[in-house]
Amino acid sequence: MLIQSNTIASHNDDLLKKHQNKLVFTASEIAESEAIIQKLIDFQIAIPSWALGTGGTRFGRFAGGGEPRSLEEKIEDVGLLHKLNNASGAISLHIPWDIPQDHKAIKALAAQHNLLFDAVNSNTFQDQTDSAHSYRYGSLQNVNKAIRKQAVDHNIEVIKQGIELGSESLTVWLADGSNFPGQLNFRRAYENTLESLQEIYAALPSNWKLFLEYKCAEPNFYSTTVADWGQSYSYVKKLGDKAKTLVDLGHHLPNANIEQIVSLLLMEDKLGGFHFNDSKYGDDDLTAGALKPYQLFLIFNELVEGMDARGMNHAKDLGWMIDASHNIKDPLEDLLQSVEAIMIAYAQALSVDRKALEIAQAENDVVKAQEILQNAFRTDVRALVAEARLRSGAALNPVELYRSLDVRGNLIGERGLKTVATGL
Ligand code: PSV
Ligand code: MN
Repeated sequence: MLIQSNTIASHNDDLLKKHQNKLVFTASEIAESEAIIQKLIDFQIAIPSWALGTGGTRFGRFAGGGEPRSLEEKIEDVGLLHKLNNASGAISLHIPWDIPQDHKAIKALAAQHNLLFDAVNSNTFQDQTDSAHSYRYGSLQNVNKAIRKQAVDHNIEVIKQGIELGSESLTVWLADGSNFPGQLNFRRAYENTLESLQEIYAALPSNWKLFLEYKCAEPNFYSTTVADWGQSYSYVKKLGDKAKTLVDLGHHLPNANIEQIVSLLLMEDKLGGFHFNDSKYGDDDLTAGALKPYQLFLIFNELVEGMDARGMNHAKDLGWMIDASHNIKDPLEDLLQSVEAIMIAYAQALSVDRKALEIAQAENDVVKAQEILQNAFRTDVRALVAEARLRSGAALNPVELYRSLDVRGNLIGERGLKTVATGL
């Protein structure tokens, strides 16, 4: 299904008056609103190719119908999101879940939808039917050199696929670890992993980055070989300048101070990118900002402060990706909500009175510091986010338009009720 620009324009016309009234009020509340709108227009969040179908747990999966059956249809779905919000201008592929057959045609299709290819993701956490060796006991850490080689070769193959598509980064997430004490020699596992990562790093083109994602647990429940930001940092520091840590919001032990992690990684020039989602118990993969919007804001507050301190380009210098699963929601509606929540948190962080905060910090005025942050968090910035969409030809209210056009119904009509997208 394609959404025409004039459909969006007439949706916007209907909502315009109300929007403009809100915008005038918001602009009177926020000093830098014009500059914030410009930054929001530039900011893009990549959509993972594995999040376009219904997710599930080991207990079941309840598909909603109309899921994309091929990479082409996944690109079309991301194209729909981008048309609605003009903030999802990239797709992140997971290989081998999505292997392009004809790179030229896939690139052309993505270009038709104004989409770029963000980080490519390798998969050494599942065995493939045609693979010679099993990853049952790990991949890059494996005690068996032949298995490590298979995993390294796979990552190099993923880089090659990415080069064809114009991607410029590889995300490595390892399920490697152990389930029982004594199963692994931790040091040996670290050394094997480092050596494997060095081989992958050596295959990176000069303009590429390698993102090493950490996760505290799952699928291994005693130890994980890249379990936290310190462990990821230790690897990426040894690998070189092109290697950075990737922070997935759902990959921390409960109550971890993610905003502090972000701040310090940025200070060390070792923050590479993000996987956004939200969670209550673990790696729940819920809609970004659904549960802890204040935490999301605090993370963006550190991001904006830290990126500005290093003179970084907010839109381009870090990888912004969603990594979520949608067990009961329509995946496309969920992704629209995630992007909106991320944009709101970013806009709120941009509106923080930094000078006043610096003074409050220098004077140990704890009360004032909290007032400044919470004032930014509690100021409604939704009209700025909507205005950024309006100016770039997207919809004032993407979810409402998605529903009024019955996009899901149309996709079910085109693809059928029982389609299954690749992914977890
Ligand atoms: C692992 O939980 C993870 O966050 C990694 O980013 C994987 O690539 C993705 O989820 C797979 O679903
Ligand atoms: Mn992730």
